[in-house]
Amino acid sequence: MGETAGRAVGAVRDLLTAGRERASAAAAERAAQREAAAEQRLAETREADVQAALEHGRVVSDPPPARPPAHATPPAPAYPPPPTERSWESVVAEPEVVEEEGPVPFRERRLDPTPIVLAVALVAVVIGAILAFRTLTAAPDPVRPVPVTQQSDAPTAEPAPEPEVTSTPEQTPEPEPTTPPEPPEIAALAPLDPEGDGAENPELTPNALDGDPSTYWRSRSYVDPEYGMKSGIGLHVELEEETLVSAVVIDLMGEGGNVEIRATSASSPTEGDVLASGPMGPATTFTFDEPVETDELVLWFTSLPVADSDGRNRIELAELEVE
Ligand SMILES: [Ca+2]
Repeated sequence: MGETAGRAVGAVRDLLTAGRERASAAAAERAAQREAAAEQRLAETREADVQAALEHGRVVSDPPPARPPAHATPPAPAYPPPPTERSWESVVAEPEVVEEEGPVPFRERRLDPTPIVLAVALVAVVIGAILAFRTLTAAPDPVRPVPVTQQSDAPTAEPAPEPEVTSTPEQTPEPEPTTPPEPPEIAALAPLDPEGDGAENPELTPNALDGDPSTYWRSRSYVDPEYGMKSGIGLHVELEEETLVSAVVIDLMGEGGNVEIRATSASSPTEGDVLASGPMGPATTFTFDEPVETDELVLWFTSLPVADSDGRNRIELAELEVE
């Protein structure tokens, strides 16, 4: 690297020296030319002055003496040496200056584009900002149509009163009370005397179902309220249909005795569960411990009450009801 650099420096020096020699030669030639031109001008001026003097009658003596010193050729050679030095430096410096002044504008031109680019970028940014503001300010307008659609949706919210309509169906479930428990009704009565002759006035039983408290079904009269020769007599109750029975109401025209209300049939009046029992009287209600769903009952009289009419041991039943 050092050798190459040295070689390069030597080459540059050679070139510089060659340039200096060429420059000095050129300067000498230029000086000679300048002197020749000056001498010619002086000769021309002298000839002109001489002719002018001849024309005007004046002798031109002054110019020669005054100008010779300025024209002194001897000093002229003295000037050439300095000019050679100055010219050499000036020649060397002039091209350098010219070269330096030349590239400067190029550098400035090369540096100029950056501010231009910056200015263009600023202008572009400003334009972009203006467009952005315009778009932002213009955005609300397109948004307005959207709320219009929302307003169209708003009317859909008006059907809110519909829920009120839904409230009405809730009130409809009231029809449940359509199952009113119809009171059980007695279809027919039949005296039971399984241990006797069965002559207990069966034809009078409708009097106990006619709703008239003055009419009644009556049994035969017994000397012994306990019958003496049999365990008891009964009354079979046939219902219109199988229903839930919870009580029996006996409206008796007398008082006392004892009745067993049994869940059984006419063929076995002393069987089945005893739903209620006790002495009888006017409008006596016998309530069951638990309701029974049935279509028949049996009133089994284990002892006889005393009739109001004659005080004898006899059953006089004005009305019979089931509940
Ligand atoms: Ca009656």
